[in-house]
Amino acid sequence: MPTALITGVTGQDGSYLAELLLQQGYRVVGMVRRTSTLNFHRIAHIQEQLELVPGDLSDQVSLIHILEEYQPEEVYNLAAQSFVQTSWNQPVFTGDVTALGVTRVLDAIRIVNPRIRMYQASSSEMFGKVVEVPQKETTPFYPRSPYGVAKVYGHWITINYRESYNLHASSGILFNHESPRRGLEFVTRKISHQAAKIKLGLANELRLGNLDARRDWGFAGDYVRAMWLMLQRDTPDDYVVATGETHSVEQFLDVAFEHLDLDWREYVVQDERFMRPAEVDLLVGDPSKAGRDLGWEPTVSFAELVRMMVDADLQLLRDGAIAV
Ligand code: NAP
Ligand code: G4F
Repeated sequence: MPTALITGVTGQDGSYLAELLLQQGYRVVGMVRRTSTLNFHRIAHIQEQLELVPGDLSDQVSLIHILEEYQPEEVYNLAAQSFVQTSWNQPVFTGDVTALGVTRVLDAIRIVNPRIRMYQASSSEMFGKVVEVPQKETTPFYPRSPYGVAKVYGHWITINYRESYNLHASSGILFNHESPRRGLEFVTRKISHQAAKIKLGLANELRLGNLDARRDWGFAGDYVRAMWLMLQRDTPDDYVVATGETHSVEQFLDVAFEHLDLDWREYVVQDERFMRPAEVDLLVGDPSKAGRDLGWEPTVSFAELVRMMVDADLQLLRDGAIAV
């Protein structure tokens, strides 16, 4: 039975990837950081099948010890300070975890066992103020946030360790991917959750920032499959993972509120607090290399994704569960 280590197992992608690897017969080790209250809600349904181990991307020693103790064949580095807006408030912390954290993982692999295969969670946010449409693996980066800058560092240090030490390290340049497990601070889940509340009479407005921003939104369950496929290849490489379609925040609102027989214009209030110091206006990826080499393609359309998220939030609220 192969062993995989997932950093960021308590996050959206970590939970879907853990499910996938368990289905594939892996022993799955999840690295979790110490928090004052438990935050295992996304993995609660599979927690008994996982081995959870304390560690932190800012602590090199913890990473080396985990690799020595569990001897994984594959490491999926999903941990990061992943919220773009927060990266302006905490730029140094974001750089330490999201950028330098990648070096710590790579160096732990180099020291403990350079045959370990590693996946790095790179991001379409690296394209920022895009210089080419659609964006592909060769498109130059122009990050627009401390988070985007940190991800560019993580991307290049992964390539550098691959070339310097011959590591099997691959980066997935993933475009935005969402699900009912998305954090409430991200725009898609903020909309699906608040729209469901409005429908149930639990709220009467939704405060948002820039409605014109366009993103290439896919389903997280599809995207973790691409991560796994990358590590099954003989040769490590970098891949854009995207749907190839772009939609505005306004279009997301259209589908979400229409699904609830509501008109978002009656509820949405634009609020300066949610505007960014520098915006990424348009993202749309070209996933043809992932299609060709990995046989990967998305299975959930934009409208299906929006409705899935709204339905899940309606159900959550009807059940009286606390949204997380
Ligand atoms: P997420 O839900 O925010 O999860 C982030 C995970 O990282 C959480 O498990 C978090 O732990 C963990 N973490 C944060 N700081 C850490 C530290 N110092 N040490 C160890 N763990 C730490 O993010 P996601 O959406 O699943 O994304 C997964 C990865 O893909 C991230 O690297 C993200 O930047 C990248 N990415 C995401 C997207 C997207 O659209 N979702 C697109 C491209 C790239 P806690 O639960 O303790 O906070
Ligand atoms: O949902 P968002 O916060 O996601 P963003 O900034 O695109 O970042 C996500 O995707 C990246 C991949 O490209 C990941 F690397 C990253 O970790 C994260 O998962 O914002 C999407 C868009 C932005 O243009 C933002 O300005 O929505 C706009 N927006 C408008 N009103 C808002 C809001 N975003 C948030 N979070 N909250 C608002 O009220």
